Amino acid sequence: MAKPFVSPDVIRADFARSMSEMYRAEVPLYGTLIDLVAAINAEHLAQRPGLRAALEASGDLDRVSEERHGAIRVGTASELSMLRRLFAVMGMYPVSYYDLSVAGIPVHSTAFRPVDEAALKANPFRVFTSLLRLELIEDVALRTAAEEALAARDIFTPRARALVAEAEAKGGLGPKEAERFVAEAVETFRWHATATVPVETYGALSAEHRLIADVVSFRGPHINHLTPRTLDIDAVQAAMPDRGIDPKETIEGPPARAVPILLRQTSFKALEEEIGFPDAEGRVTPGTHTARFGEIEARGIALTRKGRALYDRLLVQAMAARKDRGAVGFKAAFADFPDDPTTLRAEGLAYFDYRATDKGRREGPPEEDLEALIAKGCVAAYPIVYEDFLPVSAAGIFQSNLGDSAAGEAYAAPSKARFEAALGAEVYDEFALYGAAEARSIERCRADLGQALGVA
Ligand code: OOG
Ligand code: NI
Repeated sequence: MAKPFVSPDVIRADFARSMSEMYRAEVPLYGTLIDLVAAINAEHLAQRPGLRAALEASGDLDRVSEERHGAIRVGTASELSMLRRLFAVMGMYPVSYYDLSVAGIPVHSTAFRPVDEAALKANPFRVFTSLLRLELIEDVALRTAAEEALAARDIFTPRARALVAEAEAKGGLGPKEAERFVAEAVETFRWHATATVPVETYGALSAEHRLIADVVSFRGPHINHLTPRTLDIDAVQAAMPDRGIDPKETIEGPPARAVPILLRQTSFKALEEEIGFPDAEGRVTPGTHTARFGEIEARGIALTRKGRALYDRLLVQAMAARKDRGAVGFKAAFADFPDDPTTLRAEGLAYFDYRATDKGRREGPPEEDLEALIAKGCVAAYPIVYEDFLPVSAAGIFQSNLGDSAAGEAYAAPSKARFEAALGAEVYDEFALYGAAEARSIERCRADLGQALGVA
């Protein structure tokens, strides 16, 4: 009898746990942040028995404070395409294209994440993955040095490569192989206290852009942050200094609202860490590198294309208003974004998960219209959580960790086609994923209501 395969969801959960353990051990301040988030989440839930019951009912209570994402940066197309294959073993697929070059950061990115509702529920861990755009380095000698350093490294262990190939050939991994796979995969994301380039090369790469030095000078794409979910991001931001954590000045994303939308994030600034830089004779020069930080996030409802266009428009206004009038101006600019579920639905701004209630199951659908059924209590509409990222927030997070000098001029045009060629696959369209999830929920809901009348 063939050995049963371990579910990719289980492999992903093990991987997320291993990454968390490694990062906590290596970055103690991150452990402090995790503890703070857990304490504030517990306090928040204690004051809101309704929310607590809802999270318990949906099976999310145990895991509210757990990591939702991490981030890495790679240097070449072959590294990116191999990562795609590695993440696929864990049920993580590339969703969305993010162009960070518009913010003066020479990368473009995607997020590897679970794509269907069941997988997201089982474990939502995702990895924001950026590819360096080496073509944006104008100095030919420096670009060549960077290319050579990248060509000389293999960021994957031989065993990780072999297990990816095995999973692809057989369609999955058995328990022993899965366990080994996680241990080998984590190696790719480990920190290295010794660089691969001399201190002069590091300095020249840094002068071009600190991110280039970060990607090129090491043996692998160290995980640069992990991000737990908080239920009260404003409270965590305010409490960080008391625990010796220095947060960035502002929370990225929309202001606090009755119906949270998209994603709000904040982080503590990256730590300066000691690094040894080898020279040609094998002597090691001490130096430092700043890359690793901690971040927290609060996720709200996913917006439709129409909702997102409105958000993007208001964000531009809000950022201008912040310059003139500070946080008050920023918040005021978002007043035009409807902040109640009924209007969000009526205007088609956000995605909802529709479910038949017990009453609906008993009474069936006297009305066809979902909104009428909601009003009668036969259908309940829950927000579909935004699972992706915001380029403006990502740029803000990048910049706060690279120093403000990194906020360079715009680099180049976005190049989704080039990114997908490097990746070896197309990225999923996030709107299509949310739209399909909503449509499936409506179908299920109608079937449940129809059953009550015996018509299904
Ligand atoms: C990634 C920054 C983006 C987020 O949460 O928006 C990100 C990086 O610094 O490599 O993780
Ligand atoms: Ni992040």
